[in-house]
Amino acid sequence: MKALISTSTKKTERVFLVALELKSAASWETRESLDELAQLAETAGGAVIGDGTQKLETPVAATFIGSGKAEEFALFCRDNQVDTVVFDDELSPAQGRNLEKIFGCKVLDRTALILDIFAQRARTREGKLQVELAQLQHLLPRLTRFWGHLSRQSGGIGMRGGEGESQLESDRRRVQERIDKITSELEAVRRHRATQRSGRKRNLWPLASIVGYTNAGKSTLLNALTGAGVLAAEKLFATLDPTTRRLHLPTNQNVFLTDTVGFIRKLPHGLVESFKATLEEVVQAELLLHVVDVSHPQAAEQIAAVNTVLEEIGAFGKPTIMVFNKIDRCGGTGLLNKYLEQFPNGVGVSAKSGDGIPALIQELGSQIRPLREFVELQIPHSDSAAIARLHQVTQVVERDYDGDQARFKARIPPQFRGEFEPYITS
Ligand SMILES: Nc1nc2c(ncn2[C@@H]2O[C@H](COP(=O)(O)OP(=O)(O)OP(=O)(O)O)[C@@H](O)[C@H]2O)c(=O)[nH]1
Ligand SMILES: [Mg+2]
Repeated sequence: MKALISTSTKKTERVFLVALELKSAASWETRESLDELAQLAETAGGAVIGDGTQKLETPVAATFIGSGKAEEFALFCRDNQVDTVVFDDELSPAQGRNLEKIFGCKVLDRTALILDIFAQRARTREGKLQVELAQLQHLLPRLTRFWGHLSRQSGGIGMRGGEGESQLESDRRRVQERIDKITSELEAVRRHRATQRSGRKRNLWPLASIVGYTNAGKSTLLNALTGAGVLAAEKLFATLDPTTRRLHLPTNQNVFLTDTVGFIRKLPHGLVESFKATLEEVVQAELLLHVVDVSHPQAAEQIAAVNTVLEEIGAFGKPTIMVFNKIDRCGGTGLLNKYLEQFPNGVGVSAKSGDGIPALIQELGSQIRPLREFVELQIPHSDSAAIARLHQVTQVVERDYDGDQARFKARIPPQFRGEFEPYITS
């Protein structure tokens, strides 16, 4: 799908941002949210040339902000050759249409902008399909915009309900057909992945997922722990597709670590929906590493935003290690201590300098120990099926085939303990 903010033309798109300052929100919250929106717009390739806010009790139904205010901003935008106006909240299809008339240029909302960045970042087939699905679902209710243009072209009166409407219907049908096609393609990709997954014998080692707000340092942490060579960058949503690496701990324990897409406030719901498969790694994880950029002034709000998404995908409440990252940027330990008071099992690290990584590895070891019970078993040689099964679903660390009984020491996932109960000796 075509990028919404075009960077292929020589000229960088000039962007103006708009936010509502609701009476219920503090003004610094609006400012922070606008700063983040500016970062998103720049990540998408635009140049932010200004922003405007309006204090209101609630959004205006027709135009989101007051129409007088919209006219005022529109004048500024015309004087400053603005190409695109981005609103910090999701606009209804009607609001988008009305605002485009007032501004006379492209009007986007936060959702469309995030989707656009995801579209630029998607590399794998699955990632691309997931983003396109979310984009089309965002587009479908907004297709009436074309009807507006068409009816104007065809002269309105006498044409209404005629050609224009059938054009709209066929546009809708085409989009719906594409949605259906992508959905079934995604299913095929996922079936293939499920097969791959079971082939990887994933039960052997616990699966831990690195989660956190975008730009918190998740990929940098995976690299620091495993030397994975994952792209880490001062960009929002640098990572889209999950990367899994095995980490071997000094205590001879192993764990699979997965780095995945970052979360953000007001993450479009449709995007979370269509990324559920990618986020499956998080849902299946037995342990979460929640990375926080503790040097960020909004770290507490970012923690809350991440927890909201975790709840939405059904992964909240798993055993979690809070990893307070970027302590090298904090200028002292005061800030870190404040968070450690609230999360006593948290660990302060600098993924960049390596500070605190040994303590994190130690915490990781003690958190995964209960996930894999260490047991000793005795199985008669004649029961070769049970022996084969043991090797399939547990990590066998010692074996001794002497006598008519084979003896094993193994780390066993909790769900298989019952199956081997008759053979467990200690
Ligand atoms: N000073 C400092 N910078 C860090 C640290 N960890 C990560 N960074 C920087 O923070 C930026 C983001 O790091 P990433 O590892 O890409 O963050 P991420 O959480 O994977 O981000 P997304 O994939 O975009 O969601 C990069 O510029 C890193 O170099 C740290 O401990 N200290
Ligand atoms: Mg990343």
